Amino acid sequence: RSCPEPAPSYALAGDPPEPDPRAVLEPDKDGGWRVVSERVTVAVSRHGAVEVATPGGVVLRRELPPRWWEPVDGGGPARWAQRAEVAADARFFGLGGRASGPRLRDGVYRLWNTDPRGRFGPGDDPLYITMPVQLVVADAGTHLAFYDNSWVGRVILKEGEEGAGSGHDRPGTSELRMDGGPLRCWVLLGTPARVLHGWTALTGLPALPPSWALGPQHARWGFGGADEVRRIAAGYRERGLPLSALHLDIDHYDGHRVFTVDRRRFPDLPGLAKELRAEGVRLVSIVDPAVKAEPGNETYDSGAAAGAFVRDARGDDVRGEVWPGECVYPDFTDPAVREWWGSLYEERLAQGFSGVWHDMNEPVSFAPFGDMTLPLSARHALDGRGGDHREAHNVYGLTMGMAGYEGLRRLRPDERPFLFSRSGWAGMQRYGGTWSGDVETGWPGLRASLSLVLGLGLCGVPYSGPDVGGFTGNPSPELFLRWYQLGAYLPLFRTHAAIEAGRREPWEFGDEVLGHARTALLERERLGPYFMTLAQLARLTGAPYARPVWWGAPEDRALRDCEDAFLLGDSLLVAPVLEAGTERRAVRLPRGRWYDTATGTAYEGPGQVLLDAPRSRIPVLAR
Ligand code: NBV
Repeated sequence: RSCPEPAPSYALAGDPPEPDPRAVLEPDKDGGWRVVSERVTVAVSRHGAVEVATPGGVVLRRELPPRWWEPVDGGGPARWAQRAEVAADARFFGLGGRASGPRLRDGVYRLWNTDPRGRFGPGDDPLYITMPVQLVVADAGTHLAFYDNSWVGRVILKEGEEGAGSGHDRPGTSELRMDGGPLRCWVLLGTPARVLHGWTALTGLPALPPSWALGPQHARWGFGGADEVRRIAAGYRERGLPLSALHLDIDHYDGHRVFTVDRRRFPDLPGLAKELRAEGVRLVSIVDPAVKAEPGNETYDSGAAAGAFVRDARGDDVRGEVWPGECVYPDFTDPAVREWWGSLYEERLAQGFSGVWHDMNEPVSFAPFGDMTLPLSARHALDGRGGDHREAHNVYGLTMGMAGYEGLRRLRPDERPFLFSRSGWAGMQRYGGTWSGDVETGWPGLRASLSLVLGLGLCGVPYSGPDVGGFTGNPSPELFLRWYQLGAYLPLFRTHAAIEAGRREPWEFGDEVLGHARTALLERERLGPYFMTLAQLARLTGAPYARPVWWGAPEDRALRDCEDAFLLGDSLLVAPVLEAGTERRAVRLPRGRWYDTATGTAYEGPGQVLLDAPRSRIPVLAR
């Protein structure tokens, strides 16, 4: 308990775990110290290097002494850097949602939640969710390192190199550079399952989605109005396609103002919601944080009266530009503001919505160049401690999630809230899931969407999925189908697209695609209980639904580098088609016997097999 105060740690859920009373502190060589416990040995050198080793004495991570730069003028926060070494064979994963993974190759990864201006592909970094959380997998073991510091910063990763028996291995390195804030680092070790369990014990269990949120969902920016929504629902119904939710985007608001409805397009939203509900279709509402700064706008008036908006150093509201025009931003790092904001969801519930979709909460303020966010000097409450946007930025989405989730819990104590959020930070799983954001339509975007889901799962956020079909443009029928077949096996299964993009209803791509999409949809329905079990398991153990293939065998190096397939729970291996023109693909199997669920053929892992992937289906194997 003599370590630096964790408060306010936005990542930790409640008190940090009690120190192990059986751990022994002993003097180490050269004036250092060693803490020896059942599962880990930590050696701290006199100069501040920290080594984390297995009970067998194998070093998993060596943190070199941190380096600090005091600001020249003596004021402001100190910048610091810390370099860590890991095994030469180690692979890095995590750091939030990264489009280029799941294996994070050498490079600089920024810690600054960012809207990539309406589209992204595998080369774009950072994106909406960044986290100083890395999962490191090596022959010697798996560990997770978390630096509990929300400041702007970056991580520079370099994989190691093995000296091929020469004894001259070059370790892998991870250097963290922060612009301020404390150095407090957590390291968890064990099997991947154990590490994720520990991580959720520390940062909170993932919210359990309502069962309908595990069914197929459909969204679009620009449905137009109630009749169009009815037409889409009927389109699913008449074709015998299951549908569990439709999502309404910002175009259903009155002049893009959050917590309003355009009554011309949606004259009776509660009535529409009821009508759809009778057919088993729920409505989900987008919720943007920025509030139109306009007296007479109820949300603005009540927020202004409560002093809820982010201010500058002079005490004036900080104004930004978003969809409704000039806007102000609730300061969700203030508990009173969270309570106020949460109570506003009553209006959404009264409109008949069953869930919410948080967008633009990096937060975004349009700017022609540079960072599209609030000024770094903007002031935030930071739960009583006070600070500026450099520290609050990365937890803006997380604290908005807290506000929304707790609001919904208060308003509907008997229902599990359905909330997913574009931005977030370590611990966001307590309030719900996330989605890919504006993934660019194209085969690279399809690959990026799998990378995001797997990487986020390893950071403790198990519920997510892409905009099936991609957010922008028009996918070819083949690309749409392959995206659909992948999406059907991911936790959040939702088609969505931008207002100027093409349609994403499965019948818009011809009869062949419709037939195969129906197969995928029905399979998703059939797996409903399996998905619900995975959701429950995620809540109990922190294990993501969709896991890298090395999950149960991190020592298998070939699996560690396999990025084009995943395990869905313990029993299914899903091998999506990620390239055009492919009707057969190689699938790397973990050890055990695997049955092709289409043909019944059994294969013995570990090893690699070539499997048929006709347009009608992607390979799915059962253990
Ligand atoms: O609200 C409109 C879109 C939404 O459809 C999308 O899913 C979000 O990621 N939103 C971004 C704002 C506009 C982006 C260009």
